[in-house]
Order: sequence, then structure tokens, then C-alpha cells
Amino acid sequence: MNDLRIDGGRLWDGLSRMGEIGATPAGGVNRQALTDGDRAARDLFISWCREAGCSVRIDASGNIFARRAGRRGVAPAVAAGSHLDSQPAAGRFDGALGVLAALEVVRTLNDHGVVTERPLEVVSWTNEEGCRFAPSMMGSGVFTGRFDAARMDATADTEGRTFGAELERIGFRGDDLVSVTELDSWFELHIEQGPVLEREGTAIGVVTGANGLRWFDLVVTGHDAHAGPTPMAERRDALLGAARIVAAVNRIGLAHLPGASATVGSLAVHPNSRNTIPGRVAFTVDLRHQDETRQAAMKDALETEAASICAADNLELDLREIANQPPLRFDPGCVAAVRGAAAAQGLSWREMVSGAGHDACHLAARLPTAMIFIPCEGGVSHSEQENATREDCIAGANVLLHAVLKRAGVHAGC
Ligand code: HGY
Ligand code: MN
Ligand code: MN
Repeated sequence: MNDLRIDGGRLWDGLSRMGEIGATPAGGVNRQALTDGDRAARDLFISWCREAGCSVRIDASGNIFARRAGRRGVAPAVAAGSHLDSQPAAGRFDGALGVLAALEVVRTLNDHGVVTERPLEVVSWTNEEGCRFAPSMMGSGVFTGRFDAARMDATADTEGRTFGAELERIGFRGDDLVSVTELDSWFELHIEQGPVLEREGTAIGVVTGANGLRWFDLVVTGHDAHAGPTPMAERRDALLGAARIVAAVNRIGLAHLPGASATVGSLAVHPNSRNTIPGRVAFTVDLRHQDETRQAAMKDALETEAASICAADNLELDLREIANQPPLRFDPGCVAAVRGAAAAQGLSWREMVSGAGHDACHLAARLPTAMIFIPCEGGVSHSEQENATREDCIAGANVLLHAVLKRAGVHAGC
């Protein structure tokens, strides 16, 4: 069994085919949650799961579960997968690699007639990215009881379309009841989305945990006024205040190194006219840290600095926290299964903590969980320039195969 390997060509072809859905002219993908592109990706994935003999279920959040039977029919399943939704200007590996590698594990076991003791469950979670509907990791958050389903249904995108209405529009409001108790463990293969593995020339990241993540929505309100005759000293310029807060966010990130990141990724100016002083600016803040206390200090610093900037500029501030994911450690047993699989295949590996959030972060609160990273070119992700090599994708999928087999057990008769 140790010599079992996935069909690398089939995995790579699947990634190429999936990457055609939502493909952008610059060679990336735009497949945001619950768009027609997301629907097409889901339909393709489900067709492949059925071809592989899986029984497919869809829950009320649109999470897709594809089960391969094990000898112990009703035992909790070893689950693996990731997400198919993407950022607006994304690459074709973030999420899709994990989903298709998990499907490739099933296909490989089918090819070789391997019967596992535990069933396997290939899962694609709804709205991992959180860019169209915030917060991120929404489907896995509802599944693990971290997020309230009705509140998530009511979240709206910038056009005012709600998550619930869009889920129904694409036909993925499932009625299957899937409980977290039906799963034994979670394994997720993902590109690193940072520079460490590539810089070191290491093939596999044995991921031992993930940084914490706190998201905030801010609205700074001043007063629209004419850009010409309004005296400089009499303005209530919301964009000037917001710009000062953006600079403060960067300072807060730098002041809490090592292990911190701080980002303003989205900003909307109203009325957004070149000859009108902006009266209102809405923007987002993303704070992350590997240490919970330091992350709380970053939040305090944001609140203090934003309030003092707005007071000094005679502006109103509305600051709301919309996500608070603490730093976490993955299960030592599952991490050992990943490490053992990489070592047994003679792959170079190193332990590391994820700087990005993943569905595994929610699953880890309820199940033994681990992740596997492979390098990505230049450490770049959430970009149309995202890229990974065929060789690294195949190596990562083979590590996933053997980590899953270690956890699921192989029936003696095989
Ligand atoms: O934001 C994240 O870390 C993830 O990519 N959604
Ligand atoms: Mn991802
Ligand atoms: Mn992502």
C-alpha cells in the first residue's frame, strides 16, 4: 500500500478543467461565492464525484459532501477537501487543489480496489473566501456551529443581494442534514500562499496550526462639500480621515511583529466624485497574529487610533468587528499522519503555521484536523499570477492520500 500513488495526469487535467470555469483574460479565475461561475464549478465537481461512485449530499448552506463507503459503513468518515469559490482576481489553485486532490484520493482507491475501514468524505465548503459575503469560511462556520445560519443568510453583497437568496438562485440550498458527528477527522491540502516553502526549496508544509484572524468594517462620515470654494480649514473630509486610519493599520501591523499582519483590502468612497470632498468612506480591516494576546492588542490599538483620528478631524466613526477567529493548533495525531506520509515518500518537509485562514480552522474546533501545504510561485496567492507546479501538486496529493489512509485504515483483505 505504501507504494500507492495518485494519477498525477488526471489531477492536473482536473485542475486545468476547473480553472476554465470563471477564467479571466489574465490567466486567473473569478469564481466568487454563489455566482454562476461557482454554480458551474459545483456542478462539474458533483458530476465527477458521482462518476467516482460517491453518494452526494448538499446541506442547507450549500456545502457539498461526497461519500465513498468504507467497510465499517456507519463509522464517522475521514473527510478531506477545501473550497471552490475564489477571490475576484484569483488563481486556479487556492481551494480547488484541495477539493480535487481529495477527489483524486477516491479515484485512486477505486482504481486499485482499496477498501478503507472508515468511509471517506470529499467536501467542498461554501464561501470560504468571504470577499462577496463576509465573514470568510462561512459554510464550514455554520456546519461546525460557529456561525448562525439565519445571520449568514441575511448577509448582503455590495449590490444588496443576500447570501440566502443567491444560494437559492443557483439551486444549492440543499435539504440534506449532515452532522459534524458523521465525520472522524479533516485533512486539507492547500498552496502555502506565502514564500517560505519555495524560498527554502521544501516540498511539503506540515501545518501545525493557523494564525488568528479578526475582521472589522469601518465607516468614516464627514460632510460632502464642493472641492473648490470650501476652505481647507473648514472641511470634514472622510477620505482624509480614512487615509490616516489606513496608515495607522499598517503601523499597528509593523508594531506587533513578528507574527502580525494588518491590511485594508477594500475601500469605497462616497460620492466618489473628483470635485466633491468625500462625505463618507466605508472600508475593511483584516488583523492577524499567531498570538491571541498580541492580536487583542492590535484590535485595541485600531480602536484607539481610529477614534482619535476621527475626533481630531471632526468626523464620525462606526467600527464593527465582524469576525474573530483565534489562533489555533491542529491535532497532533493528524499532523503526525501528514508528517509520516511526507517522510515515507522521501519528500522534504517542514512544520509551519498557516498565515491564511482555511475551513480547517473551523473544523479544528470540532474534529482532529491537519493541513498539508505545497509551495506556490513567489509565495503569491489571491492574485491572477498565482501558480504552482504539477510536480508539487502531485506530491501534495500523494501526501494527502497516505495521511487519509493512515487515519481511515485499510481493510486487511486489500
Ligand atoms: O482570508 C483568508 O485567509 C482565506 O484565504 N480566506
Ligand atoms: Mn483557500
Ligand atoms: Mn483564499
